[in-house]
Amino acid sequence: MDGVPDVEPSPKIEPGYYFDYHFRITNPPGTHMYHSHVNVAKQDMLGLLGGFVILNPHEKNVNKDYLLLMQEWSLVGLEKGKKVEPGQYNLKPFSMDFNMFTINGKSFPSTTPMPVEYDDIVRLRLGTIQINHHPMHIHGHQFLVEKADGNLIADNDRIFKNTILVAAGETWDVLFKANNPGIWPFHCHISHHVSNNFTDGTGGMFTTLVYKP
Ligand SMILES: [Cu+2]
Repeated sequence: MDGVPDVEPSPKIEPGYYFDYHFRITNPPGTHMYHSHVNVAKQDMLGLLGGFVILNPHEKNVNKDYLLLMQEWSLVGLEKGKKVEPGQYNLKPFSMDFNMFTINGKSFPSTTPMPVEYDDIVRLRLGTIQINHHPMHIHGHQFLVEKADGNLIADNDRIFKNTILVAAGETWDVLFKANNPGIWPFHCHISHHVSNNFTDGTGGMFTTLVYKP
């Protein structure tokens, strides 16, 4: 049950039908992703993907745990540099000309802020699975790189960073201590990716870490 009917016996799921996958989790706790393996180029670019998190039921020392999936979109009918009006837009799945960029399906300022409290240990689970790679950057903190593609990195091998490149198909889990109160950006460092349709102002793959007073 690998979900790749072109090369193995999983069935294609026709429109209006469903199929229950059954499988045993053999991986250790960590962050993974799922996505369509039928007409991948079209279905993935239309958004048929998501995060798949294997939790550790015994974990006690992490106070906040956030999953952030980055996606890019090519919306039809937007003139570059023009404000995006609310509405419904068609998507062009085979275009490389992306004009909207999202974290968990939303562009700043509609992205969801991440609340933290002083002294929290915070985990961010970062993933992307389409065309672009996203160097994700935190302000006001350094993070320890804890897991790569769901695999635990040994304590001695962990490195501190404040930007980590999340390539297509990768997940990275990072940990940091909330020890610097304020409101801090967390964003992709590719400049076009923090714009909405190439308009002025902050948009796209940008959210905030917000300390509770
Ligand atoms: Cu990016």
